[in-house]
Amino acid sequence: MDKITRAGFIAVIGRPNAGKSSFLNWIVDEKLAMVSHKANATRKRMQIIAMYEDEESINQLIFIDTPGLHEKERLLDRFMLDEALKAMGDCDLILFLSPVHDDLKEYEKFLALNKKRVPHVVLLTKVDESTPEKLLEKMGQYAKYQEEFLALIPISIKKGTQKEQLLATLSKFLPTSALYYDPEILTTDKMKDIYREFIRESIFEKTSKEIPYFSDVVIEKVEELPQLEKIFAQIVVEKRSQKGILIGKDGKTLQRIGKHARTLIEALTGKKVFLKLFVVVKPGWSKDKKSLEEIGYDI
Ligand SMILES: Nc1nc2c(ncn2[C@@H]2O[C@H](COP(=O)(O)OP(=O)(O)OP(=O)(O)O)[C@@H](O)[C@H]2O)c(=O)[nH]1
Ligand SMILES: [Mg+2]
Repeated sequence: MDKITRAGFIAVIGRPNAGKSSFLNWIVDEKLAMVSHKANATRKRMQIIAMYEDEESINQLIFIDTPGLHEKERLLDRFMLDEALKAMGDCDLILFLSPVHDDLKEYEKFLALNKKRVPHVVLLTKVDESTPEKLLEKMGQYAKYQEEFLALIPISIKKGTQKEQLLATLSKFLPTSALYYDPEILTTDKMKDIYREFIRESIFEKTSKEIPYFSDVVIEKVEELPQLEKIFAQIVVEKRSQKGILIGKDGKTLQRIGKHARTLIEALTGKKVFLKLFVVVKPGWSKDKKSLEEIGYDI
């Protein structure tokens, strides 16, 4: 008997720092999306694709990583929120991720935003940071909304969660359909865009205060040689003082950012990486439509 095939788009939604990008890297066992302990890391949508097959079915789960739901006002922040809302309005299923400690207000806000009432599953994330009692209490609180969600599933990417079982559950909620993409593909994003995200992650990791939020990255050129990936990238900041901090004393901070990014890119490509970073000042880029477009945001 032929197996049925299902395929669909799953928007991964939640507040900043809920664990969305980490969850998707864990799902595909590959570091593709940038992750940070600082909030508002992801700035635009990214597709990460998982396959799940059992005795009866072949399933393609096309997850869409999105920026966190937030209420900030800069043009860049509004673009980020729009990215999440677009993904929500244009998918087959929503995964709402909420850290187990979060108040249900976050979920209620999400319900209000889900205007098309797209079916959704709630994933309670970071349950390794909780106790069984606290988890039960939280699940009890969600019970009053059980008519709203398809399922409520506690997960931890650090401890205990069975990935295959989770994929099996999510697959059942997808429509019967031919596959959209080659089953070997893990993402539809270009390598160049992933390199950019890895450099941004390194800035989040190696700098503090406002620097991560007022900087971005433009990949100028990639030269692919058989054993070597040569990458030339610009880091854009808003002010001269931020440029100074980013470069650091004797260029040390920029070196640390470059080293961190190189390690991430080398792990993904399996090639040696040469990375040249330049820092440029572009006053007001995060509030200006034209600058945001030049940097790579499709506003
Ligand atoms: N303890 C624990 N920490 C987790 C888990 N999942 C993610 N984290 C941590 O949560 C932090 C935020 O993770 P991200 O994946 O960047 O969160 P995000 O929802 O994509 O955040 P934004 O892109 O800012 O919206 C990181 O420090 C992760 O290591 C988990 O299951 N357990
Ligand atoms: Mg993210």
